[in-house]
Amino acid sequence: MESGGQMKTQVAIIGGGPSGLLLSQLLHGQGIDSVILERRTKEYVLGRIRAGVLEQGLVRLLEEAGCADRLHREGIVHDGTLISYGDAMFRIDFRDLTGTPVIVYGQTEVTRDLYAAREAAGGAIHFNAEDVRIHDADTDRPVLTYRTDGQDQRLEADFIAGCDGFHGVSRQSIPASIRQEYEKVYPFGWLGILSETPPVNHELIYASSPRGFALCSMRNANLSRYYIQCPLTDRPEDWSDDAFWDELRRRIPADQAERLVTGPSIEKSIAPLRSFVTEPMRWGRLFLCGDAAHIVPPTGAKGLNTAASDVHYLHRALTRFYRDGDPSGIEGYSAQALSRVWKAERFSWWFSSLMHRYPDQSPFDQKMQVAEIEFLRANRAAQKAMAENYVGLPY
Ligand code: RFL
Ligand code: PHB
Repeated sequence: MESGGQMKTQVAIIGGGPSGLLLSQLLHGQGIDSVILERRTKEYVLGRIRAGVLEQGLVRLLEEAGCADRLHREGIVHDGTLISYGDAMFRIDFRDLTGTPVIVYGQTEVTRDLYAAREAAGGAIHFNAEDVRIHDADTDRPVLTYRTDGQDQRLEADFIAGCDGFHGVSRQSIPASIRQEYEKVYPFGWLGILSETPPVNHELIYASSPRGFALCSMRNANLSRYYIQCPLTDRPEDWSDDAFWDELRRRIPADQAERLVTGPSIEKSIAPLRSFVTEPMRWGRLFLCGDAAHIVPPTGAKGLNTAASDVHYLHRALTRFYRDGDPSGIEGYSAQALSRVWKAERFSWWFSSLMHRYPDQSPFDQKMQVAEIEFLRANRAAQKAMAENYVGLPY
């Protein structure tokens, strides 16, 4: 093996997804230097279809990062969302209940904008970084080693931010004796498709039906994103486009099904549903951010938004450290981030439990779901609690 470079930076960031890019860009705004190591290529990262709904907190962070111009031009403001069960449908009015809307703008676009900003600022992003390893994170001289193009590399840093998603190395680098993991795996997945068709409704529809959950979402006026709950044993290739559309029509109210415009899918994939949290989110000078530390089921659109609140706390903590020599933000990062993370976990778990069919569900359990949905339909306090969580708890 050839020996490659030796580098130094203030904050070494593992993972060039939305968490790592946003952190790097916000640190840059404070004059703090960082290097991002990404295992894949930029094209690969941008090819992943994921989140679609942004809380105001994330929008504000993107503004602060100087990356919100296109978001403000192209993002769609949603003042509410629709919830259906069978043929009945009602609306949760975010604007009325909380004064705050959400913005529909794809994670792919957020990531594209962040890459553009990092590149414009001359930010260091090393793609195809293989075998990233964390050393001495519990000392004040942490080091990363990795390989690019067959060459060994070494990166010294003051701090390491583990922004490498659920399957990354960062979380695993915290000794098992210190790590506490909490997990719930749901007995179903979401089959999602993207199609170049106008969305069935101008707002999202979260649909509970005896055949299972469905979600009608969108990216823009001619790009729809639809999901249906499916067994974990299904594979995307088992589902023809026609079979998908037929199943979706059966799960949403009849008047919506009649209006549904179908077309060929341009992407089709299955995501498992999981709730997961690791504690603590800091070990010495290693910080976990986003999916590296926690996963929520996508019902309620909290994943990317919770990653954003971690980035907010971490960038503020690091800024205070470098600007004022104050380590209190760093020391309090894990507790502060986890306090908000658990609330997002609770909301995603609650909304998932309310809307999906479970294989072992009894007729009584189903009656409880309907009763709770009908309570939500009629009760303003319940709607307000739902809306406050959906638009995002403060941070
Ligand atoms: P990511 O996006 O997984 O990025 C991690 C990056 O780290 C790289 N990496 C490594 N790099 C170097 N060395 C290693 N050893 C590495 N291991 C991994 C990876 O290649 C990758 O580029 O994590 P991040 O940045 O924390 O971002 C989190 C979000 O991606 C995630 O929370 C959301 O996508 C979740 N999510 C949703 N969130 C929302 O807020 N609203 C939504 O509407 C929403 N919908 C969704 C979703 C996730 C979905 N899937 C498929 C999981 C819908 C779906 C279907
Ligand atoms: C999406 O558009 O991909 C989406 C929207 C809302 C969710 C989950 C996913 O709750």
